[in-house]
Amino acid sequence: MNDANRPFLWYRKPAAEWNEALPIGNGRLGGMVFGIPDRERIQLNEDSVWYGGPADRNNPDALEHLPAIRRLILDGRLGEAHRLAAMALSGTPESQRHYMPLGELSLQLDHAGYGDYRRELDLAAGVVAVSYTAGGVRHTREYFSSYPDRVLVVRLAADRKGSISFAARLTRGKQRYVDELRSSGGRMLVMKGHCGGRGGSDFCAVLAAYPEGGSVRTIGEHLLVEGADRVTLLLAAETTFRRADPEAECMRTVREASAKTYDALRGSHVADVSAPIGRVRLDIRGSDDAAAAAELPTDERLERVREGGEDSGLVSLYFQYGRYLLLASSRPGSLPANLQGIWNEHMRPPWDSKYTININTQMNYWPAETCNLAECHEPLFDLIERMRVNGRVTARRMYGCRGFVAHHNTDIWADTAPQDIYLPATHWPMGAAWLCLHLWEHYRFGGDRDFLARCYGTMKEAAAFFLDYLIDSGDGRLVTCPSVSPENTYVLPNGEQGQLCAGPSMDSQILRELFEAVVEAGQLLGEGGESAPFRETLARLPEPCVGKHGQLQEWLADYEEKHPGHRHISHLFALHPGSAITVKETPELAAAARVALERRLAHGGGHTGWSRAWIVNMWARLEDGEQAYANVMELLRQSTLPNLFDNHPPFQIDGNFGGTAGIAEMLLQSHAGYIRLLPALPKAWESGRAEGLRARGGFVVDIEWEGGKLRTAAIRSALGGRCRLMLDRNAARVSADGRPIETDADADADSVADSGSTKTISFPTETGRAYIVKAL
Ligand code: FUC
Repeated sequence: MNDANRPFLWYRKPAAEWNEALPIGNGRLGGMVFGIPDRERIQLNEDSVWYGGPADRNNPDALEHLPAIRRLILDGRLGEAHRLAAMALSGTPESQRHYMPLGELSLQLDHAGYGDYRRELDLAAGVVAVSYTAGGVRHTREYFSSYPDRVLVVRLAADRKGSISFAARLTRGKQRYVDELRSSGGRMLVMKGHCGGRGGSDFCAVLAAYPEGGSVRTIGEHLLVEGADRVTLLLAAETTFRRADPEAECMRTVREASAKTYDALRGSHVADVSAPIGRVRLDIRGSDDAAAAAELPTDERLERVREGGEDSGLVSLYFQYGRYLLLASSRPGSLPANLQGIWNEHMRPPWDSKYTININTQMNYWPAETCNLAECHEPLFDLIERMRVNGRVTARRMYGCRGFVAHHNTDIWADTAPQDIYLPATHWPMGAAWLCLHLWEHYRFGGDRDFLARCYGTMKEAAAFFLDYLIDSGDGRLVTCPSVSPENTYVLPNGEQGQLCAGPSMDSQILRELFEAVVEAGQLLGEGGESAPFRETLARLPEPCVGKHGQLQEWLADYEEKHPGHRHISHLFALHPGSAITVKETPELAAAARVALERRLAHGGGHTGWSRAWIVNMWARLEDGEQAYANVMELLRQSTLPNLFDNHPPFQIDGNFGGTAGIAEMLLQSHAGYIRLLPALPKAWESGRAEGLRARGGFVVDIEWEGGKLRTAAIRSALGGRCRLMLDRNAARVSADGRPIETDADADADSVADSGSTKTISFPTETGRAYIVKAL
């Protein structure tokens, strides 16, 4: 049974390749489980295994050439600007550090002739399970990566005593990038190495076998288990990024974990995963036969959808999978989820499997707050703090500015100098500014004043950079220069093409939201006195404007765009993830955003997974459920691998997270200062139930709908603040503890937001109390 409470992925065959393997992870230590009976492979990652150490990549010639580059851009001499910027403003060396695999755990068994096979990933438990018969014996395996015990666990069991025998190995790449591989204590293998590069980390992985019955010994670099009834394998891994002595730490971790029974290890792992996963339930029902679909393996369900079928249950599953992946790749104390979460098999991964911060890393964290995994956001905040230190140096040395800055990438060392010599992307100074909005969003949802007090300085320092960096565009407006509209190209009337520019729309939109957040946070914390320069700058930032096609304009001038179907839709930042453009309050700009989105789609946009996922979110914000739904289905059809990983192509995890966030955004929104239930519900999702989604202001919301209409919702207040709610006019009643509550027509809202079909009400709430909205 695959119901909404116990969502799982399952398959009738082992993974034939990496994109069919199933991911486990504890935020830091990850495995891709192939589930092969006779030649098991678990590809391993540890999030701090990266090539190379910290490096000072700030270009020493930047400051000297900055004025000339600015002049060339403003004069429209793009070719010259590009040539000079490529030399003077790029990082030295050109590239940051890259992520790498830890290695692979393999098991050889005499089980080639197996049958009656099943492989599954239970999302609520965080456990992969494989079962099959070989030689008349039923074998079962379980795999998980435990956050409480810091170990990856493999358990082998069989229904006949003494029937488990295998040889285990640890390897690392075809070239065997290992410096030391030895046995220890008769039951362990120790694999050690240096990640490479100056200042790079050392890593260590320890594998230990604990058979019940039978024997364990080592021969060479093989670990042999023979004739066991059951076996627990424990794998620990550490690097010098976190630990002075990774081997000692691994040994200690394994020793402590081995003192617990398998059931105890499993029990604490399942409790640790099921609680956060269980905070949200989603059960979408359409006209399709959900029970029949649930009987099918996940890859067959995906195939049916590819062929045009409907599968509302697969959407719910995909949603929960995104939450599972976030929990498995980003936990307090880990590094943030990178381009591949933590799951990467390549020594030189696509785009280095690092942090691309012109959309991808931010997208990874879109579901964190709305989908009730706020603690998974923390690793990103830790990274921002480290970027702040490096970004100050970059700001001062490259640009002569206060504050801190980052460009379109960062890495394990929180590097802030530009990445690549790739003009459409490299010289974009907005990475830190955008990331700092995640601090503000975390506060908007959770209302933790201490958190805000801690990160206010960071937000302010990111904003302060722009007090110095912005230049007058010639008409009094303040703009970034140089910058780009990631990663698009524009065409000047004289035919010249380029990317470097002054004041791309996205930059002004990010700055508006950041500066407003700094001002508001300052007021909340009683430090508003320092906000005058931010207020003054806010008044001089360019406003979003509408271009010749009726589209929201992408650049300061209404240039032709070279790629109207470009995957980046940066100029709609204010629609999503920003909140300055809304259907109700800025209808003209929302209409222009729609035109911009339609133009992108008409020219082939959405061809990468993450781009498609962003489009889902944008349609949801435009309150167009049908378009949002069509793009959710395209995400599943075009951009999803058999293990439900997002396919850029290749695998890139942002689309999973963006897709999950988009589905949530279709059901609940709160960015505009009020809660909106079912803002973009498509016809295909006829009925359903969502429990535990979060809204800004400290609210947790359950929604039930039927026949395409709200039936009931429960809004639980965690902070006791005022609840503002936009509802269909005369369509609902609010009660608490069975008694109707007094609601006011919301004074702030009705002038701007209320139309004939909706009304906004507001009422005070008490902490811990639930407010029931019932359709009349
Ligand atoms: C951005 C995107 C690419 C890719 C890369 C990791 O540069 O334009 O499509 O997602 O990040």
